[in-house]
Parts: sequence; C-alpha cells; structure tokens
Amino acid sequence: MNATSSLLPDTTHTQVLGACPHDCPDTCSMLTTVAGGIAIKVQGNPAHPHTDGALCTKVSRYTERTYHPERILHPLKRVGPKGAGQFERVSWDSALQDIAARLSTIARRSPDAAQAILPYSYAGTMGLVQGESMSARFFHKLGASLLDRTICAAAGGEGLTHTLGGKVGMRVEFFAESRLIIIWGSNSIASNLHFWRYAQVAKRNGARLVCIDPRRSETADKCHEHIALLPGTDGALALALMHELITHDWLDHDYLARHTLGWDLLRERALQWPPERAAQVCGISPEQISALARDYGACVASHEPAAIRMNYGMQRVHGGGNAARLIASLPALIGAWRHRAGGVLLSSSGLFPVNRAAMQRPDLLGSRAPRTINMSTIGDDLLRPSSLEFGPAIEALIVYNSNPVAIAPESARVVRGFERDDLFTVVLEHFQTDTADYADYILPATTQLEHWDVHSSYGHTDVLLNRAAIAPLGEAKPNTQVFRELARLMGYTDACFAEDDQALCRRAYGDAVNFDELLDKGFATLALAQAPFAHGNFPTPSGKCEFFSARLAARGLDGLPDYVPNHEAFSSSPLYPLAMISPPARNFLNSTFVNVKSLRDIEGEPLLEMHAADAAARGIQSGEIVRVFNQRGAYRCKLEISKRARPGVVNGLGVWWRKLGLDGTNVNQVTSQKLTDLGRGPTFYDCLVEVEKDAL
Ligand SMILES: Nc1nc2c(c(=O)[nH]1)N[C@H]1C(S)=C(S)[C@@H](COP(=O)(O)OP(=O)(O)OC[C@H]3O[C@@H](n4cnc5c(=O)[nH]c(N)nc54)[C@H](O)[C@@H]3O)O[C@H]1N2
Ligand SMILES: Nc1nc2c(c(=O)[nH]1)N[C@H]1C(S)=C(S)[C@@H](COP(=O)(O)OP(=O)(O)OC[C@H]3O[C@@H](n4cnc5c(=O)[nH]c(N)nc54)[C@H](O)[C@@H]3O)O[C@H]1N2
Ligand SMILES: [Mo]
Repeated sequence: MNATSSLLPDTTHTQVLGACPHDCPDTCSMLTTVAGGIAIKVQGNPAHPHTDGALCTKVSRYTERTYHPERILHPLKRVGPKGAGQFERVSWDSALQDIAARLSTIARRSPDAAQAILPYSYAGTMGLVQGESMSARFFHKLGASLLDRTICAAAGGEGLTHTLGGKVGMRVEFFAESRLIIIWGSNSIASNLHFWRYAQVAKRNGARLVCIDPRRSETADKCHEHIALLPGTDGALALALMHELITHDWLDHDYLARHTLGWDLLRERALQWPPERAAQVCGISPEQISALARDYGACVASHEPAAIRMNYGMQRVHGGGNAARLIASLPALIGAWRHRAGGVLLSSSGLFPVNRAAMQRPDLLGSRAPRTINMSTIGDDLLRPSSLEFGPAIEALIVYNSNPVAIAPESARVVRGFERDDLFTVVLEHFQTDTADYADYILPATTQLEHWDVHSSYGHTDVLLNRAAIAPLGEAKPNTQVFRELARLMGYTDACFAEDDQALCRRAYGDAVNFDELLDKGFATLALAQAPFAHGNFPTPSGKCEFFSARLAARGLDGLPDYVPNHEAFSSSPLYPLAMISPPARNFLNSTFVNVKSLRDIEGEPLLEMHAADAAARGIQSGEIVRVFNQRGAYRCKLEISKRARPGVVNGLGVWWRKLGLDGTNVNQVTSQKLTDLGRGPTFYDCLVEVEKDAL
C-alpha cells in the first residue's frame, strides 16, 4: 500500500466468518460484512448446510444490537441505591483493583471462605471460550462456590442420559427423510428454525407432522395434527402410546430383545395406561392418542422411519425428567433407530469431544471441594444466612452471560436477594439489564463480532469458529480478558492464565477437530455414524437403551420412568385455577434482544394469550390490561383472546426485561423455585395463576 492510498477512506468490504453465539439449537454459521472497520451486515453462511444462508429475524439485527446507543462501553460503578440504575464512569484499573481486593478479603478469611463468592453464568454466549474457560479457571483457582447450570435443560438432559446414555440422538439433517415427525414440546419455527427447514422437506415428500404442545404455536399451525395436552402430562401420553403399541403388537421384538434393558418391567407399567386413562390426565381425547399410536406403530410393518424432535419445552415441569425418559424410550419399541431418519433428538451436545477439563481446569481446585449452588434457586440461596448445612452466606456474586433478575424463577425473591446491601455484585454485560441495575460494578463485555470463539451445537453436529470481525467498541473487553486481568491482580501466576483467546479456541477440541479446516471454512462436521444406534451401542453402562436404570435405582429413585404429576397440578387450587406456561416470544432470545427497538416493536407489549371461554368467565376482553397473579406475586400484561391458548391454560410470553414491561415486572414474578424430578431443574411451566382485569 502506498502513502496516498492509506490516507483514503477504506471502502473495501471484507466478509468475516463467524458463528451465532446464542442459546439456540441451530448454532448458525454467520458472515459479517465489514467496511472501514465497521460491521455493516450479518447474514447466514450459504456454504454451511444447516444454516443454508438464512439467519433468524433476531440475529439479522445483530449489528443494531452491537452498535446500540445504550451499549455499555466503559466500566461503571454504582452511585445510587441498588436497583436504581445510577452509575458513574470509572477506569478499568480502579474497577478491577477494587474487585480483586474485595474478593481477596473474603477468600483470605479461612481456607474455604472463598465459597462465599459465587459465579453466576449461563449461555448468553454459547462459545466455549467466552462461555466457561478463563472464568472457570479463575473461580477454580479462587475456590469459589461451584454453580449447577440447571436453568434450561437439566431435567431433560438427565432423563436422556439415564435412557440413551447421554445428550445424543439422531442427526438433524436426516429428519428430511423421515415419514412421520412428532414435534414434542418444541415451537420449532420460533426456536429451532433450521430443523424446521428439514421437516419441511420431509413434509413436501409426504411425511406426516404431529405437534404435541399445550399451545397452538406457529409450528402447531403448520403440522397435520396438533395434540394440545395439558402442561406436564407428556409422561402419561407416552405411557398410553406404549400401551397401544403393546396391545396391537406394533413392536420390533428383535430390537427390544437385543438392544434394550428392562422391557418386561416397562411393559407392565405401560399396560396400566389405556388411552382413556391418559386422555383424562392430558385433557385430550382417547382417539387422538390411539390415532398417534397407530401412525407411529405402522412404521414397524412398513419399515419406514419415524422420528421425534423433542425439545426442552416439555421438561420445565415437575415430571420433566421422567417424561423425557419415557419419550426417549419410544423409538426402541418400534425399532426406529434402525434407520438414520428414525429415533429421537433432544440434544446433540454430548456428541462433541470438547476438552472441558483443559479449558476449565478443575484441577486448580487442588484438594478443595467447594459446595455447589443451584442457579435455579438463586432467589432463595441469596437470602440464606450462613449455616452448617448451607455453608457461608453468599457475599459476592460475579454475573456474566446471564440476566438472572429477569430470567430466574420467583423474581420477588431474586430481587430481594440482589437488593441486599451486604452483597457485592459484579456484572459483565453488553447492556444495563435488570441484573446490571443491582451491580456494584458493571464491566463492558465484547459481543460476538468483537472476539474470537469456538462453538459446539445442541441441534446439529458441526463445530463452528467465530473470528473477531471488528475491534472491541469503546473500552469493552472479552470475558476471558477480564478474568485474565483479575487473576493477575490476585497474584495467580499459573501459566494457564496467560493463554490467549486464539490458543483457547485451538485447545477446545485439541486434535479431535482439524483447526485449519475451521479457520478456512468456519465449520467442521464431526465424523459420526449415520444411524448411531441401529445395532444398539448406546453410551449407557449396559450399552442398551435403558428403560430400567440401575443408576437411578441405586440413588433410591424409581429405576423405571413413570408419569409424575405437576407440583401445581391443573385445577388443584381453587384460588389459582389456570395453568400458565411462559414460552419465549419469537423475536426475543430469552431476555436478550428485548432492548432492541425494532424487535420489541414487533412484539408490542408483554402478552397473555387466553382461550375465549376463560376470558368470558372473567369478563375480560382482548387488548385490556390484566393482572396475572398467585401466592408468589403479580405482573401486568396485555390480554389477547387467542386460539393459541387451550381452555384452562394461559400462555404468558417471555422473557421481557422487567423495566421494559408494564410495571417493572415480568412472567417470572409468578413462577416458582420448585425443582424437577431429575436434574434439579426449574419448573417454569408448572405454575398455577389467576387472571383479572387490572384495577389501575
Ligand atoms: N425465538 C427464540 N428462540 C429460542 C429461544 C427464545 O427465547 N426465542 N430460546 C432458546 C433456548 S434457551 C431454548 S432452551 C430453546 C427453547 O426452545 P424449546 O426447547 O422448543 O422450548 P420452549 O420454547 O420452552 O417450548 C417449546 C414449546 O413447548 C411447549 N410446552 C410448554 N409446556 C409444555 C408441556 O408440558 N408439554 C409439551 N409437550 N409442550 C410444552 C410450549 O408451548 C412451546 O411451544 O430455544 C432456543 N431458541
Ligand atoms: N418464565 C420463563 N423463564 C425462563 C425461560 C422460560 O421459558 N420462561 N427460559 C429459561 C431458559 S430455557 C434459559 S436458557 C434461561 C436463559 O437465561 P440467560 O442465560 O440469563 O439468558 P438471557 O436472558 O439471554 O441473558 C443472557 C445475557 O448475557 C449477555 N451476554 C451475551 N453475550 C455475552 C458475552 O459475551 N459476555 C457477557 N459478559 N455477557 C454476554 C446478554 O447481553 C444477556 O443479557 O432463561 C430461563 N428463564
Ligand atoms: Mo434454554
């Protein structure tokens, strides 16, 4: 380049290969167009088969989010009361020195005193580097409390592990060849769009699509059949399907004999569930159950592949773990696993050979064994005093990649916890979220366009690379860099704290993935069998599909899956007669994007969908503001009388920022901190409420 041309504005457009960082099964390969150091556009990578050139509406606005005028671009220190959101600008040096000093003071008090410090994080970015790498190393070295990351998928994940052996299943691309697709607890069009594209191919080729969901979702609209069961009754439905498969002998006896464990026991249990019994529990007709069993069972004689796309929507209830076990058992009954287009997919994340120990270094704990705090009960745990059983009260909280004040259940308790004056809170964020309002320090984090990362996926089987497309905005730093600098200030000299982000990207998979291919193409497909369980080989202790789990029995639990009713069973409370589920609003990603105006404008206001009969009984009309309440609290939103709601169930679409909602609250004001049967997960969709016209 000569001297003259370097003075001209840089008008060259380059395209940088990246990955969508969001908590979504699709993990898209993304192309960012950069001109003059500014990212001007993001688009789906046409060369990546699963992304197929298309991003969802939300992520297409990623540049609007990145250059948002309210991005936090320098460290902030609280100057007003907690929650008031008043901050002043400070330097990185003074913020980090103060934070390191506060953490050291706590940790120095006794050998296990650092347990009073809790990291709180989830999947704001799914990146293996900016997610949990340097941060985990830091907290392990410190000896902080460990965090049980249960907020999303714990019940289903554990159910799957005790049945199939791990978070494993069908490969998503083969759904295109299925003849029957059961979409179970998934609003695929909203939250798994790139799977839906494969299902569409199958549909065009004559496949039948059935959707099992209490809500008549956008996806249910486009399926041949919709089974609108009551929330949390999926286990009863699965048992009745088994009943029908058994009594009509629509079974693959050879597969059952060779590749399953505990069939006689499960058979006996399923025979107690004729369709009439399940229909009563599920609030649907026995005929719907028999017809679905007939379609599913027909695949035995026809040798056609039947596939189930289960998703996490069905496991946010008390019996979510058992329901996932029952549904994951179904393919073995009909031998669906023999086909590459048959079986079940809940999550593919267990197929990725991630080098977690090398990334997170649990060995830095040495002989210390800190307690584990469950992120789903953060409200209660922040309010717990020191005790022998609990250990020290939580004194310091470092939040990154998560917005607990908005997304954790039973907000009133969560807010009271965050309000504690004796709690020291640091939040690494892009924006001043509901959680950041309670911080003592807010530290500005880079977005996916500004840092390197490497990704696995829970909906497909490709590894993705994300290159930084632009320089960090303002004074923002990657999460990794913040923890590197804190480590230095705490005096940690281990070599692992000096590793840079690109080295971490390489370390994530070591030799298991060709890094040059990743650098070059942006993605690399794992070498996996097409029909992994055609001949058994499940990654369970027995190598079989475990209907009976000796591991669960050894824990004193039922070794066989069963129907476990909701904590807040439908109609069990005369005061709160409506079951509320709170699945995501399509244009938000959990609470991310709620502050992006163009997307919030599409969603309008927080919405409650209600069936016309339930609205008439309460004398309330579409468009009116209503109060949704129970013993835990109340929130206000706009009522929509809608065919998307079945009688007795209301859909409170989530997850709004509290401060952008109608009265500084959101759906989690009414959800509970009760946990699931397996996995200690949250029960967001196991929640009774009443609704009335707002008096204000
Ligand atoms: N647009 C968008 N996409 C997202 C997200 C988002 O917020 N917005 N979130 C991402 C995240 S973190 C996740 S975990 C996934 C979530 O996506 P999914 O795993 O699909 O889960 P949900 O969206 O919670 O619920 C899916 C469907 O399950 C239904 N459902 C609720 N209760 C029950 C029940 O008891 N039984 C059955 N059968 N169905 C039930 C809901 O009505 C909903 O339509 O999506 C990811 N993708
Ligand atoms: N009522 C109800 N509640 C729910 C759900 C529901 O369906 N109903 N869904 C639940 C589910 S499935 C999930 S997974 C949880 C999700 O809960 P969270 O994991 O807390 O997800 P988000 O609300 O998207 O918040 C993620 C935050 O991380 C920030 N972030 C993103 N990238 C980075 C980064 O690189 N660095 C830093 N420091 N920050 C970053 C974003 O700005 C955002 O504020 O919510 C749960 N809560
Ligand atoms: Mo999630």
